[in-house]
Amino acid sequence: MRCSEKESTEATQCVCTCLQQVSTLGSSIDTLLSVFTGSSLSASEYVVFNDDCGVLPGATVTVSHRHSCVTFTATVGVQYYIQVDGYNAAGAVVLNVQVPPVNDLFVNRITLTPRVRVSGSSVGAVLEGGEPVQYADAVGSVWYRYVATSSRTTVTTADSNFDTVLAVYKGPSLSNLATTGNRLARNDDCSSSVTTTSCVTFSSTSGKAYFIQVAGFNSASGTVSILARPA
Ligand SMILES: [Ca+2]
Ligand SMILES: [Ca+2]
Repeated sequence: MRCSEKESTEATQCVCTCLQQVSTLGSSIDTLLSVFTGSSLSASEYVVFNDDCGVLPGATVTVSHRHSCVTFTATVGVQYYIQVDGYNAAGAVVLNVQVPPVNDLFVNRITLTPRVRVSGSSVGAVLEGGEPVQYADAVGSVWYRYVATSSRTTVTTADSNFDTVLAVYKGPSLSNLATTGNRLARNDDCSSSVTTTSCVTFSSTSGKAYFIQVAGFNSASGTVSILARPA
């Protein structure tokens, strides 16, 4: 949670905000998701809307991404109202409301230190609009940044407790990740007969930053354990 002080004429007010994430992952139908605030239905104010999680309007949608997700900055003490519709469908709806992982969004990526294993959760992570996904069934990405120290770099999610997929990009912005040639490496299972965690080795330039995406295969999420090092 982040607190910021807001000056007023009478006193100093403290306004506390936090990132809040809502998704319909696990629903049996194609959903639409809206969040409103306000004192009544007639006075409701639109906050945020999503159709397909991680998909830009007009883009091709795979069945794995027909659930909806939103992440918004919520103000503590304010009531929010969540509306779920079926997109030409009715059926079972699952609603997940939670605080997302700190590195859910690309902009909030965690910087890795060479040879230092970092653990964190991907539970509740979502895909951002336009974020490239390297495997059709992958959902729920978290992000890392690594500055290479050698001409070849290895990244592994060994010791994660779920089925991960891993991709490395040049970056440096979310909008250009999907550009041809920007993805340097990807992997689903490091050794398909032994493990479902992932590993890649790629050509790198010492001193250059690389951007690492870890997502869950087939809706999986859990504890991410990640290590980057010179190959
Ligand atoms: Ca994400
Ligand atoms: Ca895998």
